[in-house]
Amino acid sequence: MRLFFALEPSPEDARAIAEWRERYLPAQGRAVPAANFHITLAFLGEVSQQRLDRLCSAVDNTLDAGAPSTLELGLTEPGYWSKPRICWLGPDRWPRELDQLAHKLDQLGVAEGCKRNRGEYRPHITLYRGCDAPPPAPILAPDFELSLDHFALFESRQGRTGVSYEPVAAWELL
Ligand code: 3AM
Repeated sequence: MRLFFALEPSPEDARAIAEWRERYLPAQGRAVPAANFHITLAFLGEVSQQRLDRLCSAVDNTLDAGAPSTLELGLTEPGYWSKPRICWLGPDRWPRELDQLAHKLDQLGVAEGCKRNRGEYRPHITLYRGCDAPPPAPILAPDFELSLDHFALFESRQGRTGVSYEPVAAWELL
């Protein structure tokens, strides 16, 4: 199974972001379906069922020892990365608890044999893939207040109609 941890916006927030994108951020690339919007916390890659079970227990134990509270994130910054060729939307600043959660989940993955996530953690929602150039500045600046009350472990599945993300476990932020 190809897995990653991510925060999931509510369907209403995802819809509002997709509507803003369609109106104000036209880009050359493949629009990510709103149902696939997520803020990756840590990418794990291929994980066996046995390791998945251990990983879920490790997350349970970590949260028992102290779970972060609901994360409030203001998405106000559109961005573009040329190497993965994506256009994204993210917060211009974010709570330290988010960095700590991403780091902790990465460490739990490493303890189960997954590769470490390299580089600085930068929360974002990918809006377009396959972009060869940054889109023009949006006509209306984005301003979305997200209240994120859970995160999940998703399985990335490649189907005939494209990729889909299926939650295999989820944890509440209190
Ligand atoms: O959050 P985004 O959409 O940027 O790019 C992939 C996506 O990130 C990333 O994991 C998320 C869910 O697929 N991803 C895919 N392969 C990866 C890899 N080998 C990866 N991240 C790091 N290393």
